[in-house]
Amino acid sequence: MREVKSFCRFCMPFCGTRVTLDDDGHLVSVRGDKQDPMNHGYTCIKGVQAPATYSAPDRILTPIKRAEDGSFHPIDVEQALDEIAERLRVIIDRHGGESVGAFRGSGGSINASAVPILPALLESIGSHKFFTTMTIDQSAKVVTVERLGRWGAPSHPIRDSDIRLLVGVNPLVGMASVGVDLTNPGKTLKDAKARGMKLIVIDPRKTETARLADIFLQPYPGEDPTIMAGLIHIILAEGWEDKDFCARHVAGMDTLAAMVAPFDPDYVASRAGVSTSDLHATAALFARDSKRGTASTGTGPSMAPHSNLAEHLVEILNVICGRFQRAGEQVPNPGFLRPRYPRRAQVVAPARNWENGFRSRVGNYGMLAGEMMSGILCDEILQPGDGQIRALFVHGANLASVMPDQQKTIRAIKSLDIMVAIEPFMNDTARMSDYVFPGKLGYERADLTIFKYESLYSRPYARYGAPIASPPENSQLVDDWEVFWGLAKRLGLPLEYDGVALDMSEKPTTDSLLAIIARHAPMSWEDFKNCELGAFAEEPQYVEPGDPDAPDRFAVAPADIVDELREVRETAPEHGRYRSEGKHYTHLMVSRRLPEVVNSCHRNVPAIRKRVPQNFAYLHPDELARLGVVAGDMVSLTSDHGSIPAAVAPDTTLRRGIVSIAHGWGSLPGETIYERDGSNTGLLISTDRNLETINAQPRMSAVPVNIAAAPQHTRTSSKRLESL
Ligand SMILES: Nc1nc2c(c(=O)[nH]1)N[C@H]1C(S)=C(S)[C@@H](COP(=O)(O)OP(=O)(O)OC[C@H]3O[C@@H](n4cnc5c(=O)[nH]c(N)nc54)[C@H](O)[C@@H]3O)O[C@H]1N2
Ligand SMILES: Nc1nc2c(c(=O)[nH]1)N[C@H]1C(S)=C(S)[C@@H](COP(=O)(O)OP(=O)(O)OC[C@H]3O[C@@H](n4cnc5c(=O)[nH]c(N)nc54)[C@H](O)[C@@H]3O)O[C@H]1N2
Ligand code: SF4
Ligand SMILES: [Mo]
Repeated sequence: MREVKSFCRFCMPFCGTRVTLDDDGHLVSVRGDKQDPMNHGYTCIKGVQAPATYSAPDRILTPIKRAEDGSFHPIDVEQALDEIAERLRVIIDRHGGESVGAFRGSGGSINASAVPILPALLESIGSHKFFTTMTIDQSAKVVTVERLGRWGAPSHPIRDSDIRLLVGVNPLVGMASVGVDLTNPGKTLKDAKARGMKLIVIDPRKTETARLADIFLQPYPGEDPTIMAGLIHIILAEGWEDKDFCARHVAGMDTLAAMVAPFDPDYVASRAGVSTSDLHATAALFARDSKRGTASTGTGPSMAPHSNLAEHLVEILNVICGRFQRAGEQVPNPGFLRPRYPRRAQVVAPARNWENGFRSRVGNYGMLAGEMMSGILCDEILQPGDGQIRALFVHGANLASVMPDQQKTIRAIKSLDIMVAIEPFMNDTARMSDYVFPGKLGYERADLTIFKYESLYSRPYARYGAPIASPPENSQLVDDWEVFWGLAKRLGLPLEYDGVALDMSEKPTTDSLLAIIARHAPMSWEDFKNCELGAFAEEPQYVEPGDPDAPDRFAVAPADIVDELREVRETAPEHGRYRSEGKHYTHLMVSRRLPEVVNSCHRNVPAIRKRVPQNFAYLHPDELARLGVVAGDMVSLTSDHGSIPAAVAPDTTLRRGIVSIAHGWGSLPGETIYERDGSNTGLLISTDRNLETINAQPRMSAVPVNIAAAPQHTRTSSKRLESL
């Protein structure tokens, strides 16, 4: 037995851990590392349960291939790559490069060496069909930068802020939030509060984070555009904006004032279900009483209707209050693995890049940050014609489970000529694939901490993780990148990896790829690798003065925003009687993250299943009484698109009128056993309608549903509910 320091790789903070390994190199136990400079010993049940995850019965041990009858058989890696390359060659010859697509999920984005290679392969094939979970997550943030513009220097960091306004984000559980530290956000928020920072939270649920709030607004979901317009209305009416900053850097202030004029506080309060005085208090605390600090969002507003508008308006709070670093201030995280670039105190003009370049044949959507919109992925597979996707890579994603509109997703997957998954576990997506390559899990591979989103760390930090654990007995695992490199090699295609052309004559190693990513780091690769607890960039960076003649301004009120906000004003919901597709619904469904699982993962761990046997439908206890049900009773949730069973659980933190339930549960339609699998909320969500403009974001929050007690008082047998 030995103990080794490393870091967990199950979700974005990459908590520093101490891992005990047996003499064969297999995981025995994992605990937090108190000496870790970033998370100071924090871990969660998922991290601690890593040994059970790594040896879970559904772990795939060798590459597998599906036979005609649906059964899977082991296949040698090289043989599988030969066969796939041959089939790709035929598809590309016949239908062109655009017929090859890829969908990447969380698993594929937290595996450093693999991140640059899949987009590189598609680029080389000549395909635009790169989809990721970003566009069913918070791509409203990308849309907003493109449409509003951005500041050339960072926003106010939390370390010297006197305010944080968090809208529909729960960093204490999700650990992946802009505006709060990525590692140990609970400690960061508590420390900031101890030093006097105020916290405002806007969420239909009094979340773990909201418990720390000085002001908590508990609105109906889907009303963020209304609330934000109301806050901007109050701020401008009171003259609390940063007038110098606005005069110098913002275009369209008059149009902005006019567009929020109809959102007077009484209207907003009654529509959103909050009090007028709380709205005033929020505006005053944020804009009048605080000088530094930002407003930011998470998945809540980004998944509800008018999500791009909501994000734009939240960001306007930061813009009109000038919540950005100015010349001379020290940049909190100038970057470690990514190259430094000058940060200037001036606006970078909105580019509206989605309006230029490639457009999708389905829905005519442009690209965002080099990606296509996942809301149309299934239609890009299903709709015949030039550019139809016929071959799909699924990289670290449980596509069959997490994509809205599960029925359509299954139809799309089944219609493909070939689907190849790079996936460690036999999940629903793997079961539908033609080939599955099992990747090494975190402790088994060489890796880096997050580099694409490294700015979410509060300091310029990065860490190398050596492979410390042996793969399972008798396994033939790959490093994810090997699949894509192997195919490019066979197809005779070059690969540009993170901006560097790979030598295709000689197979790289994982370390050599990681060294490419780390080539901008402020120390040599060898020195960096030797930093046991990671390294920090010592050299400070300061914000440079902006060009006084720069013409660029924030575009706070472009015509499409003005029009959409007018539409919101003209279509107020009737609470308790929501209309959708000609029918009425009583409740709004919202999503939530569960501390014990990440999306569809970790349900294969007994200790975790004991805590979360299913994805309960959480409702306020008053709602349970009204429905005549008690904890554990089965209900059906019915939307305009489908119906799913769920066991109810009481939750006093919820506002009445909403049902809060996690996604990524259930199995394939027709094969789901509720007691075993829970239910897939994607069955309630359509991708045929209610897609946002620009990013095709489906309506995944504030979804109108009816709730009905199941006949004959069916109950789940779960013991867990008895303690709730
Ligand atoms: N333990 C754990 N951690 C995770 C994950 C997980 O599944 N489990 N998933 C990871 C992923 S993929 C992501 S993207 C991040 C997400 O991290 P977060 O964005 O923080 O996700 P949630 O915890 O679901 O918080 C969203 C909040 O929005 C609220 N909400 C819903 N609708 C609305 C609305 O219309 N308006 C407002 N104002 N609020 C609304 C919900 O009640 C909820 O509290 O977490 C990551 N981390
Ligand atoms: N209704 C509804 N739907 C949602 C959401 C919601 O709130 N509501 N949230 C959306 C969001 S924000 C997201 S991000 C998506 C999440 O969608 P996904 O990212 O598809 O969800 P996960 O369950 O996290 O799947 C990650 C997969 O990667 C695998 N994996 C883990 N590590 C590795 C690795 O190193 N390599 C490889 N190749 N695979 C690995 C895991 O086994 C797992 O199968 O779901 C979206 N869907
Ligand atoms: S929070 Fe994420 S990275 Fe940290 S221990 Fe838990 S699963 Fe691992
Ligand atoms: Mo996500």
